[in-house]
Amino acid sequence: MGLHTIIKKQRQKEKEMRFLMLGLDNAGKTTIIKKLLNEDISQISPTLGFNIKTLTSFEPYKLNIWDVGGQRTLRSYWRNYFERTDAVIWVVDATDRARMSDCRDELRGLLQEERLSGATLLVFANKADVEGCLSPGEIKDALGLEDVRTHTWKILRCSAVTGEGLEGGVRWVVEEVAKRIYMFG
Ligand code: G3D
Repeated sequence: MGLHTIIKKQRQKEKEMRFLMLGLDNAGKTTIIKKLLNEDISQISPTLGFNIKTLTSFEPYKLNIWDVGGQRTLRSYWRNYFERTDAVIWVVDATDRARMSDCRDELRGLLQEERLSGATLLVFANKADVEGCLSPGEIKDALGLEDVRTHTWKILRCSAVTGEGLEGGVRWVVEEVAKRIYMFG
């Protein structure tokens, strides 16, 4: 049995998934994770390195979510976290019109990474609670998502503050990854 097969079998037994939460700084990544974990979201400081959080509410799966800092100086470190990633949750600040092209460029670069080639992509159009923010359709166009043929993707609106859309979004990712890893294992 090769190492790859052993690792795969181990993961099937543990029903573990590994998600990477990425996006520009200030998009709301840390707030989303805290909200999913029912933690206090009133005090959040910028992610300087990374946080790993485990979500057990999507039984029987155990989700390890990596939240990696998004400041420009930290983006070159993202690649250190790509190994064995099942899904990328790309968080967009739907109110940040000025940085939408920066956001598109970073996402495009990410999708070209070979080590992420099998990963499912969920784009969260976050801060949907803010009036006048961009809609998922507008963000889809701004990011050029229709051109993405290399990954299974979906864009959904959400709000880390109200919690709207979070569980449903993660549920979609879990189902997509489960189809890939566990059903045809
Ligand atoms: P990051 O981890 O992607 O860098 P944070 O982003 O989770 O630190 O959030 C950045 C700021 O956006 C925080 O505000 C946070 O409260 C706010 N935020 C995150 N998600 C939402 C949302 O869904 N709606 C609204 N209205 N605000 C959100 P501060 O003021 O602390 O910088």
